[in-house]
Amino acid sequence: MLRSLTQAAALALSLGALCLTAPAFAADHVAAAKTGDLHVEQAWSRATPKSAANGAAFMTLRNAGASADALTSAVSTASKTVEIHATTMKDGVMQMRQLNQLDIPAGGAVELKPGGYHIMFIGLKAPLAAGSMVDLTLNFAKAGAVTLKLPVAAAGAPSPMAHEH
Ligand SMILES: [Cu+2]
Repeated sequence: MLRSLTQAAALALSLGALCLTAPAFAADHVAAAKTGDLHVEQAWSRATPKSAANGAAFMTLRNAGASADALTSAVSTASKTVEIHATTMKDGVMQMRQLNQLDIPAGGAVELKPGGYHIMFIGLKAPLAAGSMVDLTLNFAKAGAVTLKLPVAAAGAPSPMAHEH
């Protein structure tokens, strides 16, 4: 009796800890996938104005493996090309620059978010519409390729939970 109570308490504690550390995103606002040791988490994109040539995607890339990996390229049917970008400040002006690859350290994670690293859809074939899905294939140096469909949030959304009302 005492043991089962202890186990129940331990389970409750671990569940509580899970809730505290779980991403604060509803499942239908973000996508997740994995290939090998590489986990793609909280992936989302953002609606674009009709005239926009480019769009962006954001996510967390987590490497559960014991050796470093890198995102080396990406493709999508939604645009002519897909680039890996970093956002930097130069003389007070926000600029984007293309990266040849994005390193993901062993046992570490890299966050792609507005104002930081991001995936850029270059040459959109059609605007990204809020509420739709956009496909994205990520190629990792070691873990290989993974394709996922990203939910498209409202234009200008700072996070996938920002709704358009
Ligand atoms: Cu960019």
